[in-house]
Amino acid sequence: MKKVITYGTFDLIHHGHVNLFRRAKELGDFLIVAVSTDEFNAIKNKTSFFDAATRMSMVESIKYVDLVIAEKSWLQKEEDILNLGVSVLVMGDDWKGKFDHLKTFCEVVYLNRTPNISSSLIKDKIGVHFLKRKHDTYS
Ligand code: C2G
Repeated sequence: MKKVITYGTFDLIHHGHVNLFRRAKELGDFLIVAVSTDEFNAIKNKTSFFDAATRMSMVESIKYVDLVIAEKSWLQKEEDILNLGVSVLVMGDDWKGKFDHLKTFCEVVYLNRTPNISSSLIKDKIGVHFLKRKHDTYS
């Protein structure tokens, strides 16, 4: 069994994440997704709309995903790769080069990010939408 792993916050799950999972799964036959805990998100200076338990359950429900684990630290990738018998680490290409040191342990693949979508963009657009609606209501 060829195991693939990827890591991320995966807040407000969108087609960019699903495209990544679909392509990652095509590189093997078992996809592990490590979802950042709320504590690790704070270390990444990221705040999520959904908490870790919700984000993990959303990722778990995606058909390409076979196992969800917690991402608690920048340093756990090597241990995960060895302990879980991972053959391929996949990340979006905004991370290009950042995990090349792990090529000692497994193949490292950077896949093109899906354009024009991100969790931050969704939050911004929803924010603008409600501000406009509020303005229209009271003007
Ligand atoms: N992604 C993508 N296309 C998008 C948005 C995101 O391919 N339009 C990919 C990112 O490149 C990343 C993954 O989806 O590989 C998860 O993105 P985030 O949830 O933003 O996670 P990130 O903050 O990149 O955390 O140790 C690694 C970190 O936990 C990654």
